[in-house]
Amino acid sequence: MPTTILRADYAAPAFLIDTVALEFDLVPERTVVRNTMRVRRNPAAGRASNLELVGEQLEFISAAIDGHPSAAIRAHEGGLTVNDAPDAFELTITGACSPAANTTLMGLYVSGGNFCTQCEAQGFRRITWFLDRPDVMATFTVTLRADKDACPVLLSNGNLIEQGDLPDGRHYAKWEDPFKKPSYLFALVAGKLVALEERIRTGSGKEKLLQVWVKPQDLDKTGHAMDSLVRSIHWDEERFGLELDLDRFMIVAVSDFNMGAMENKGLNIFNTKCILANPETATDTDFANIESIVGHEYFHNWTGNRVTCRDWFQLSLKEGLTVFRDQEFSAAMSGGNENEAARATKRIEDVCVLRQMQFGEDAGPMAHPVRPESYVEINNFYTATVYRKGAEVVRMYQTLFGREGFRKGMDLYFQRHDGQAVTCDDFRQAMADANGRDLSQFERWYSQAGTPRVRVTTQYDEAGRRYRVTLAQDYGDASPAARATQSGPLLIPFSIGLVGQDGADMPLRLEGEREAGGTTRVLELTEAQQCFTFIDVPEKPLPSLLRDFSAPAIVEYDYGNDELAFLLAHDSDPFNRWEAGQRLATRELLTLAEQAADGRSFDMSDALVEAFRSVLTDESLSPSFRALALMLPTETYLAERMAVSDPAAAHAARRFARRRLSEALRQEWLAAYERHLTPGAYEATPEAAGHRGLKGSALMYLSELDDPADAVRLATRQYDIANNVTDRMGALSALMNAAAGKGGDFAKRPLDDFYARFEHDPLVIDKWFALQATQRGRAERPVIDVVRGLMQHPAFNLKNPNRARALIFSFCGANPAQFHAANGSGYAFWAEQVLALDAINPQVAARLARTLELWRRFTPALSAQMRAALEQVNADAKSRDVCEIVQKALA
Ligand code: 0A1
Ligand code: ZN
Repeated sequence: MPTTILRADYAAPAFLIDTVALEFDLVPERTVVRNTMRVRRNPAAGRASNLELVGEQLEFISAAIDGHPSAAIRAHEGGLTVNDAPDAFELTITGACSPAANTTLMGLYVSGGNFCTQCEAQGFRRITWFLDRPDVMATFTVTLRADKDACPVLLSNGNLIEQGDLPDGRHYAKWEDPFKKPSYLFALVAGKLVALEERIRTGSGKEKLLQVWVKPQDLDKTGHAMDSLVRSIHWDEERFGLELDLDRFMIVAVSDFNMGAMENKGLNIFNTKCILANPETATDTDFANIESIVGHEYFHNWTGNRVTCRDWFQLSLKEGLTVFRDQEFSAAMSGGNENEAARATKRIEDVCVLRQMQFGEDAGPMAHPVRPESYVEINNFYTATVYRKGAEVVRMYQTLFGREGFRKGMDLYFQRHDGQAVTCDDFRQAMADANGRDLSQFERWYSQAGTPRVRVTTQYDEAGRRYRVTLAQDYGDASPAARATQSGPLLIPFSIGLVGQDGADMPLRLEGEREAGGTTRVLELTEAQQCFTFIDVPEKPLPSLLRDFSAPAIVEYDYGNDELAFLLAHDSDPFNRWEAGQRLATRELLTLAEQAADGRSFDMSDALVEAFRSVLTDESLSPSFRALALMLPTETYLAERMAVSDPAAAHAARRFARRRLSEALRQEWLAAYERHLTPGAYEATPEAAGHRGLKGSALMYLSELDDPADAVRLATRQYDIANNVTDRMGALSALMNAAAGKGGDFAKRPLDDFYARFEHDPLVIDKWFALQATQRGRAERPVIDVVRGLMQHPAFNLKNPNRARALIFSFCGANPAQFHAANGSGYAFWAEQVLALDAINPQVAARLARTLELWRRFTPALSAQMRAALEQVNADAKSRDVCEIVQKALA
């Protein structure tokens, strides 16, 4: 395996770079970059005699020190060395790179004829030689020169200070960023673009220019992103007192992008998928994602840019915090801080993502702490753990100290560290000091991997009116990778309520307290095992545990089915209402899955049916909450919870339960469908989206019926009259599902129509590919055949990450029953595609490689084939990215 980088090896840079002037002569085949830096020795570092700059995939042209060529400069594989560098000097280096040939989408590349950059984490070194590490912060001046016809728009970070024409049909623009920044936040964009503009005034009364730059044909899809940006700016002022610090803030959408978006200072670059939206092309989920990602990148301006990371091990310092901020923003936008139910919906969705993506990661060979100790390729550590679990860790400060205490911690953090590159410890210390608390034990949330488990037992003493709750924490059966990091108990904020037999919360009084206060308490679990005794408890309560998911943990408690149904109907904590339904469903489904795995016939109680009936018909619950509560845990989630993962059994179990729920509640689904129709003009509000969501769930259940006539009739009508893509896709999936079950062909016409209608809209065609890749298979036509067929479609393009994700990742990651076909055809396909992508774009290839990492948990027949596929990739892969993943998986 290539070199492993250790957090423990961090050393301050021997030199600093104060200013950088970059000049680009932009030509797709060969762009010349002249880089002039003011370099000096770092007074805070040990004395190294040589300056070592990194550079990759660069053609060296010339270099000079203080304007003169020097024999001390040596360009070499991997970088450039200045021997016996002076204490302070100006270093000019000229080199060239090849944007048009750059398929990795790191550094400077061409997308759809336009130039753009991606520098996080280590892409700047593909543009020019530099101290490409986040603790080296410089002020940048950037001059862009390009052909005026091909590139009428020339953008970089900060303020435009000069522009004009040049000979030979070329022109230039000069940009200056007044803030010091690390190289990973550098960006440029050049090409044929148009902008939606808005001017706003921020808190201090300053006017700011906001722009969303897109290709001309996409201008009608920028309104939602702009609105989201304006809302983000106002929210960050209001909630955190953080104001936009630049006169101009730009967003650019590009169609070839490895991730969602990037927070380059004043010039955010986005995947088109995370910007462009109108009702015909973007689903309700897309609208919500766009709002949160626009917020996320904007919030990075303070948490990431003004205060950045000292080194890449601290990535969660900016990512965990910024995800937490975007989650809070979206929750506020979806219903305001007052509206508990709307906030809960957002919380439920976030917890689903965490469980879906992070728990599995924490249980496998890639398990790592929120602040990792080592990496081979940093791009592999933009993970659910760093982002999502990191956000939960930040949320726990707020749970412990309240919103005000959290705000005090944030204020102190900026007071201490504005303009600096710091660590997760610095953030924790600011929270501790601002709230007068010792948070040393809390450090373990950053250093220990694995998902903690809290086992709960309770005891009611009727005579003494005492209720004793015992909490015991451990890590369950953590993977070896996780176990290696564990050193002791965590500080777990454990939120709890006690529900009385009338369904109401009891007032809470802990032993030793003078009087009762409140109905929800955050217990602080700090030991491996601890007892908490509530007194004055008039009757045996039902505990509502880990309310609002107050810590990223698994709670084990022996609830009866009737107790779960009771909590689902009465818990005042909306998150736990939902959770009770999920527990019930998971238990039922796992029983069914074990029956399927053992070849027994299915035997399912009525508990789930009755619970679903009461949710579905409870008009006091919001439609969006009901839609979430009526969703069964995914096959992947179930398979991960089986003693031995068996995707076929999970699939059979889930299908059986869906059919049972569809048959038993047929009238209720039909009634719900009709009641939540949203006739008239399309509205993008969360309420309208809630109605569409519940209507969609009803239709999906109806499509499971043995007699699909109702579903086909309703879905066909819905498809034909749809004025938005949520309804259109909902109808199409229901038709495809009904067709898969019954062998009918009712989906063919709408599927063809969908393609013809959106042929010129790549983001919608991605949905067309994804729908087919995730469809339920039929014996006579396994989905792998459909997918292989679609790889030959003229619209398929492996080099475009969105397209590759739509078809290949959807199949390998979101269609488990088909991907894990017993004959291994899915794994053979996976190996082929990982290797094909490895040669084009290692980052994307490595993401795909991760879909097999839990191979050891599967049935022996599957896991042997998975191992063979991993070994084949290990033998043939070239990139550090893919090798790290498969080698860790096989280790
Ligand atoms: N910092 C970005 C994520 C990001 C990371 C790496 C990239 O390179 C391809 C791109 C984006 C964020 O958190 O939004
Ligand atoms: Zn981020």
